Amino acid sequence: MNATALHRPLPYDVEAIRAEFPVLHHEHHPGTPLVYLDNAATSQKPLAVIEAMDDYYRSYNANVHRGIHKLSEAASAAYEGTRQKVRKFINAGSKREIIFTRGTTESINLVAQTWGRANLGPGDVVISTVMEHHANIVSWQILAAEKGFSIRYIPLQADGTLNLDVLRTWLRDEPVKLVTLMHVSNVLGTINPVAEIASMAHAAGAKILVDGAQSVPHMPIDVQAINADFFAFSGHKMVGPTGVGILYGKRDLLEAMPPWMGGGDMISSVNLEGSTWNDIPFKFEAGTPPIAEVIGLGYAVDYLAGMGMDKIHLHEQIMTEYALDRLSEIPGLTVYGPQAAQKGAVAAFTYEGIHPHDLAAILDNEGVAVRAGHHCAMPLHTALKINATARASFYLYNTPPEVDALVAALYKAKQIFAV
Ligand code: 7TS
Repeated sequence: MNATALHRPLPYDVEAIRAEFPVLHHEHHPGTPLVYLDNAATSQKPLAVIEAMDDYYRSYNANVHRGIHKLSEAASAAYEGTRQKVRKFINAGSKREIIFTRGTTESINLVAQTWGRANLGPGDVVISTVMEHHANIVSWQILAAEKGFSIRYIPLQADGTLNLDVLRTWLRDEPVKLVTLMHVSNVLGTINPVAEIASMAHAAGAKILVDGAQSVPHMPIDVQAINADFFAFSGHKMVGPTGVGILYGKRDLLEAMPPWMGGGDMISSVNLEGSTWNDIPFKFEAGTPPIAEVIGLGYAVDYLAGMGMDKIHLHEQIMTEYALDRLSEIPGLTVYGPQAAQKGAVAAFTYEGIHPHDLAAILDNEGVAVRAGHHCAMPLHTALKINATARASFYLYNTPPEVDALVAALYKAKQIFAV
């Protein structure tokens, strides 16, 4: 028995929720249950999402926006229905501001290759941060090499938060056109004050892109309250399928932006001399989209909204408090990032004398799935002066006994390495 207790009661019946996620009931190894703690990489899917995609393929599979026939009308209605659900979920002003992409990565690249390509040039400055996922670094580096603007990265403070004084100075002294940063870190769990940063950026005449890959699945989001110009996230991290993501953009910006990919659906008319573009959002959705995935995403949004994002966030805060308490009992283990109150449901750590990859392999033997490595955040690990971390990340279906299983597996790893 451990002496650590939950600080507060959990807000809902987790076992009832777990019953809806088939993967969670598979044995990881014969006789060993799965403890899935790799939710920052991707989340598991509830039956409602799996069955909605199955139903589309079985009952009304057709292309969207094209056919006059009944099947295509049903597929188009379901596809466009998701756009409306997503609009409401993040409180966008209009469903025209919701563009379907393949994921956060593609959403960021879309902004770089359209808004960025049209608006950034020599002398301009883009501000990012050292804690970014590679998607929000490399996309800008590729464009900077071509366009000749510079990129500055907001440094970390000792507590794992961003140094906003540095941002303030740059916004005052430099020709900053864009601030692009993550809402919640996939390694440190740091929740960045994006609404405050948006108002700082706007006061300096800059735009702001928020990478919401690790926030939208875990907390209530209001893109208008944040006043984000662009907001990117992925379906697969929010109990939806892979292959679909979202780019929210303010209507006037999207309307002024040139298209990125050319093809079907994104045009108004085509002749051999040139073409004109469809209205937003279709201007940015060239070709047959991931129809089943978009439909599945709609059911994922229904699922999360039905549970209530504030309840999900509370559950995760309690889980994070508990996990950090329990991990702090382990001698030689270092957790990176802020304290539980300012942190998303992520605990990235190193354990004295054991490489994170070895640790992850031993945990896997015990049924505990975590990720090890740089988590697509190499500059962050460089800033922390480490090569890699092991990372446990929690979601709406994780339980305190699963944290206990993680801790027990960590003690076992220590025993193995002590021999
Ligand atoms: N931004 C953040 C903050 C992320 O955590 C991720 C994925 C991405 C962007 C890219 O999302 P994608 O859906 O386009 O791939 N993060 C992780 C992770 O932490 N482990 O695996 C994927």
